[in-house]
Amino acid sequence: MSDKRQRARVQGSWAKQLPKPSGPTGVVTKNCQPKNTNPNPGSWGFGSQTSNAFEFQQPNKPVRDVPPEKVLEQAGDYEISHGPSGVSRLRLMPGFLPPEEADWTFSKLLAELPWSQKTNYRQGEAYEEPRLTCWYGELPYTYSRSTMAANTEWHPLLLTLRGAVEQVSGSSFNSLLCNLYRDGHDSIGWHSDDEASLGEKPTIASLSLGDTRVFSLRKQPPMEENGDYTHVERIRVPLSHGTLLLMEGATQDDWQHQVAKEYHDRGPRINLTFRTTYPEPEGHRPGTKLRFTTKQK
Ligand SMILES: O=C(O)CCC(=O)C(=O)O
Repeated sequence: MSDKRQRARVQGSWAKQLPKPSGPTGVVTKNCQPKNTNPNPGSWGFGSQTSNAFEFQQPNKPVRDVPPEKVLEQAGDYEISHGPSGVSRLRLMPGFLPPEEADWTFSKLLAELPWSQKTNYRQGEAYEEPRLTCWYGELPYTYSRSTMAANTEWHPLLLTLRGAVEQVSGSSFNSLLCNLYRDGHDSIGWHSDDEASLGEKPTIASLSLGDTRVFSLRKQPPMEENGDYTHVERIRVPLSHGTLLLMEGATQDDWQHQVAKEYHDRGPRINLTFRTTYPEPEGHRPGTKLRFTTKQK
């Protein structure tokens, strides 16, 4: 291969001509390359003070792969991980509510539920949740250091939906957190539904209505990663109008989830998450997580 083509392949066609070696054959050998004096390993560095040639130095640490994100779109039961805390399972049911029923339900809930904006606290700072919510249950629900009062005035349509969800899931639910994402700017941050009031290994049934939004999950990193999520497994589940998603087993122990802000236009979306809540354990501050975690909704 000609000297020029070889340089183009190795360094890109913009690579500058290297200084010609002074050896008898005219071949550029490793020993003839200027020494890389860049202290930053694994980077492109200039060879010397006087030359603008550069070479790549192998990083000291092995390069780690980031696992490709998985996408779940088809109806089915998915065991997403098997960890020491058990199996984490998702059950996805697109079309749980047929389109016309979903349209009617969405309009009614949008117009008739008592939506309001909650104020949460992080490191002593107040912030407005980027969505509207309302809560149903005999017990209050505390998360992100703010409490939603008990509310037993279930809208009749919510009771009907609860019955239908209980039937397919085989679980029973005594509480419901409703979220209204007004547009693509509304969101919920990375968190797990792992407050002590939800009990161990909770089943959470999530019914989506309105515009499709992406529900993302990321695996909790092992302890030695010190909270670094760079290399963890990730899953995307686009949740469309009428879809029911069940999160079961160790999902709240071993994974976090979010609905991120979007930069395309999105219409309103309602998400109903049916849960079972228990009185806060004796001596617990309300809203305490079962395990240490720094993430809040
Ligand atoms: O809107 C969703 O799909 C997720 C809601 C959620 O994560 C929650 O209520 O904890």
